[in-house]
Amino acid sequence: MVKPEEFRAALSEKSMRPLWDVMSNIVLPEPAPVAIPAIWEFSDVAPLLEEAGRLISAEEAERRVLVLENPAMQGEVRIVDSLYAGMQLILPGETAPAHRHSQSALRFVVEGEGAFTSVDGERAIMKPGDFIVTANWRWHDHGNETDAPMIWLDGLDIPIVDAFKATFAQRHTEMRQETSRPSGYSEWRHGSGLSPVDEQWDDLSSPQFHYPFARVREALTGLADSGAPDPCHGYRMRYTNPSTGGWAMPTIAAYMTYFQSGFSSKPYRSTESRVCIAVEGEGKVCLGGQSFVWGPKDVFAIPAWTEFLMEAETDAFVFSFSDRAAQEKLGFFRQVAENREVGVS
Ligand code: GTQ
Repeated sequence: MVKPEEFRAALSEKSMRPLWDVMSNIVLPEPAPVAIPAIWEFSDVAPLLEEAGRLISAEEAERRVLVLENPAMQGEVRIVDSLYAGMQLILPGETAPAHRHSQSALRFVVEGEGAFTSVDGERAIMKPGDFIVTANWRWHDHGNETDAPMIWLDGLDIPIVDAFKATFAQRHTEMRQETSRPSGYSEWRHGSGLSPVDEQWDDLSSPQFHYPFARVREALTGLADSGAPDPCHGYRMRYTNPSTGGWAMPTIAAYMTYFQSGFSSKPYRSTESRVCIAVEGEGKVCLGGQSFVWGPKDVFAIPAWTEFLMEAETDAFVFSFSDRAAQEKLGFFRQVAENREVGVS
C-alpha cells in the first residue's frame, strides 16, 4: 500500500488533492469572512485626500480615489470580502475622464455641491447625501465646475466581478461624453411614482439613477413621526428600482436608515457584507463585540455574519450598501434578527 505522504505527492504532481484534507476549510458550517470590522474616520481621510489633490490631478489619476482597504486584507483592494469602496475627490475645474466597465458603481455624496457625474448622456448634479447609480457598461465621467472640492464615496462590486473573471473596461475617445438629455430627466421619467407608458426597461439597474437626499430625508422623518422603529434596524428603507420594485442595482443593495436620538438596536446579523457611512448625527456601533464611535462622514465596515448593535447619541442618518442584491439572486442570503432566523421556520 502506498504511504499517505507519497499518495499526496503523487496527487500534487498531477494537480490533484484529497478533498478530505481540506473539506472543513472550504465547506464551512457558517460564514468566516476574512475582512474584520473597521472604521475610517473622516478626520483621518480628509487631510490625506487633500494631499492626494496636491499630488495628482483627476485626469492623470483617471480617478483620484483613496481606496478604503480592509486592515485584514491589505493589497486586496476591498473594504469587505465582496465589495470595494473608495473616497473620490474632484477639484474645481477638473474632469475624471469618461470610461465604462463591467463593474456596477454607486456614488454617495459626502462633501461639496453642484459638481456632476454623467451617466449615459445625463448629468446628475450632486448634493450631500445623494445616492447615484452608475450601471455597468455605461459611459461615465465626473466634472466639477463649481469653486469648491467635491468628495463622494464610491462603492463597486469589483470583487464580485473578479470572482467570475468577467471584467472589461474601455476609455472613451472624449474626456467628457456628450449630454443627450437634461439633468433631472431620469428622475422626471421614473422618480415620482410615474413610469413612461409602454416602456420596456430591460437594463438590470434602475432607470432612476439619481436619488436626492432631500426626498429620502423627508420620507424617513415622516415615517418616524408615524410609528415605532424596527427593533433591529431603526427606520431603515431600501433604494428601489421603480421599474421592478427590486434593488436599484443588480449586485449591490443600498439603504438609508434614520435613527432617533437614544435609539439602541437589538442584535442583528446577516450573510451580507456591508459598508456604512454616517450622513448626519453621531452614535456607536458594536461589531462582533468591538465598539466604534461614529460621526458624520465616517465609514465603517461590517463583514458577513458579524453581529452588530447600533446606538444613536443624536438623531442620525446612516447610508449603507451591501452585496445582498447579488446574494438574494443566488439564494445565499440569510439573516438573524433578535436571535431568530428571519424567513425560516
Ligand atoms: O468613478 O468610475 O473608486 O471606475 C473605482 C473605479 C471609481 C469611477 C472608483 C472606478 C471609479
